[in-house]
Amino acid sequence: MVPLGARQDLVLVLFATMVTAIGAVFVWVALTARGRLEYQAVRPHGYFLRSWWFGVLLALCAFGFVVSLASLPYPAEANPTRAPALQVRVKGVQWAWLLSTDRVPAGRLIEFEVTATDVNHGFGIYSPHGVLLGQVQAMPGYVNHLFFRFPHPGVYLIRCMEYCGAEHPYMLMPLTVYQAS
Ligand SMILES: [Cu+2]
Repeated sequence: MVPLGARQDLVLVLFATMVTAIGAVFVWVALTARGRLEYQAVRPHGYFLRSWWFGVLLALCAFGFVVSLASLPYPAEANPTRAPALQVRVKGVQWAWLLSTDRVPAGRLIEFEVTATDVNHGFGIYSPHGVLLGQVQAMPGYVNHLFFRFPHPGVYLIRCMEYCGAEHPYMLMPLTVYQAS
């Protein structure tokens, strides 16, 4: 698992590289453009380039769609046909999480029944490495259902994902996932 900080550094380097490359193209065009051409003279070529680019982009999008469709971050268990192994009642309050249990088995389907008592909160499940694995809104007067299967035993972290007042950043709770026998 790549640490979160290293991944953000990588994104920064990629972003800076892309910005530099785009800037270089603009400078190159500005320095090499000489003379003037009338619109009618460049029109056919421009239209040709445009439809060619459209075709390329369409093909790229179709390729990306087909390749990534199977790995959407919504598992098929979002609407399970099987009954969950365990139901956990979750209540968000300013500023804590109240769970009917703080220990759940790994590898089993868990149903979180999530609500709130005061204001809207965001129920987010983070892996022991700090990666967001699943989340659902916690709303007063309404129960949201989050079906989730913890991949490995360990200490996961529940965080609030919606700003809910002064102590929002400290609204977190460890959740122990144990090896089911
Ligand atoms: Cu909150």
